[in-house]
Amino acid sequence: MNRWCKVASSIQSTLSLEGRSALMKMIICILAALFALTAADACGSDTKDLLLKLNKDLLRATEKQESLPNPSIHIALRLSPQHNLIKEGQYLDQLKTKFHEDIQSTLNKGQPVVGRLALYVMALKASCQELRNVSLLTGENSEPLLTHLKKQMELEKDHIASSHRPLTNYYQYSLGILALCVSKVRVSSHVSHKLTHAILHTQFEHGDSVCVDTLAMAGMALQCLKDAETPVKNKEELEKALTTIKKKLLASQRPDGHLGNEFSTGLAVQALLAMGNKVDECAAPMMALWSDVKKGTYHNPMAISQTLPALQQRTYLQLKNKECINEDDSLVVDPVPVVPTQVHVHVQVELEVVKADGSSFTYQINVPSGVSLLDSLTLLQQQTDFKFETEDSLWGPFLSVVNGEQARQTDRRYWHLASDGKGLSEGIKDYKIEAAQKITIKNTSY
Ligand code: B12
Repeated sequence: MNRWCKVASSIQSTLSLEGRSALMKMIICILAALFALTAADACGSDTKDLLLKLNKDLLRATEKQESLPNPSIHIALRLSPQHNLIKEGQYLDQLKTKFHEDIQSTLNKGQPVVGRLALYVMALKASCQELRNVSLLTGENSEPLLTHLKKQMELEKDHIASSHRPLTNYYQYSLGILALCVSKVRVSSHVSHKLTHAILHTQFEHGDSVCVDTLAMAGMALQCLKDAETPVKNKEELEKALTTIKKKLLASQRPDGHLGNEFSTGLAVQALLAMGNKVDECAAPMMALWSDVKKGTYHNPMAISQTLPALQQRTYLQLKNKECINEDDSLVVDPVPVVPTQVHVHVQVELEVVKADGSSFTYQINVPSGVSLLDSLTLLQQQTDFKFETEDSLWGPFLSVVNGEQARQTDRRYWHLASDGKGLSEGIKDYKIEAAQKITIKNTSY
């Protein structure tokens, strides 16, 4: 007799005292079993298969050769308990050649690169590589990777001192601290102080909402410093910053359980776990993540890489003591399922472009429902005088130029994307046009 039938039996014994029939016991037993089924479905039993599928999807993403290898993908694969050691090894080689060269060329152009440098360091750490043996060549100089990261962090810190913001952003600044910390390199107290100060005095924003992703990354970075007992300028301030982050992360919970949105919840859960909070399988943010996984929300490999560790109760802090011994080697890539081609109805899209000077222009286009915004823009470009350009990023194509006007990150401007007035939570390649709508692309400052 299962646990639920035992419960039913005890209820029934109470009932039989009142003279109820055996039929009643059966009904209660069925109801109890049904309840047990729904509870297990919500947080427990089928999550194992979902996890395995997500892990396999991420592994499959390493086979795509068209874009740069992505260190965030490697980190998530390496933090997972299931591995495919050959494929992970091959991906590591690609990172050490293609991604390595890309960082080198960015450094040579004098462009800020701290976030990518940090992710690269963490990816190497995730595969237990000896970091002292990895150097970057800039001009005639070859210097260790970690020396470059420390120097970049100094540049970022000086920029905060002079302009009250990093060269890149606080998300990348936090990644830099985290990467140095998990590599057991001492982070200067001046560098860490700039982050604690920002936590206590700046509102991190992404578009028009609080940037939960940045808070989460900052939380992991500062927690790492605390655990390592790294000397800081002011211990109380570090504690205060950590408490503030925890509070803000918890306060960011939406009625549907997400912390921020679908794409920040994984990082936020990771940060809460790292900061010592228990986030069990049935907690609201975890339930929200599982429901996203079921819906197929995480198809962009970068999104999977930022969510998978949280679903496995892993955090980036575990890279610090990662040992690459006795690892599982059971993960295999399944063949890609063939999706039947569907007959699409066409939907009408109105596209409004708002330039930096406030002038706007509107286009109309019919597209098959289900196509991406990127494909829609490409169609429009073929049919009208509309023009656009993109830049590659770890998330995919970032819209950078529209009708000849560039929204440059160096000027702290970008092309903000919205549908029917609501900011998109995905980029142009991932966002699918399912119904008629008005897309607004607006040159915005941040
Ligand atoms: C900072 C930031 C921005 C800044 C970047 C500039 C800067 N220097 O600060 C600004 C404000 C411009 C921005 C814009 C957008 N962002 Co943003 N951004 C981030 C954040 C917090 C950190 C990115 C970062 O520095 N990564 C570290 C470095 C090492 O990686 P990287 O790839 O080299 O970084 C570059 C790209 O990530 C790019 N970028 C930033 N955001 C986005 C979004 C998309 C879709 C793409 C393709 C690229 C991109 O800018 C980074 C700096 O150059 C992430 C959070 C996260 N979890 O990753 C969100 C995040 C990536 N952004 C997001 C979104 C949705 C957007 C917008 C589409 C919002 C909108 N409605 O317009 C736009 C992009 C529109 C476009 N033109 O294509 C989502 C993406 C989710 C998804 N499934 O695609 C994230 C995950 C936030 C979230 N939780 O919703 N963003």
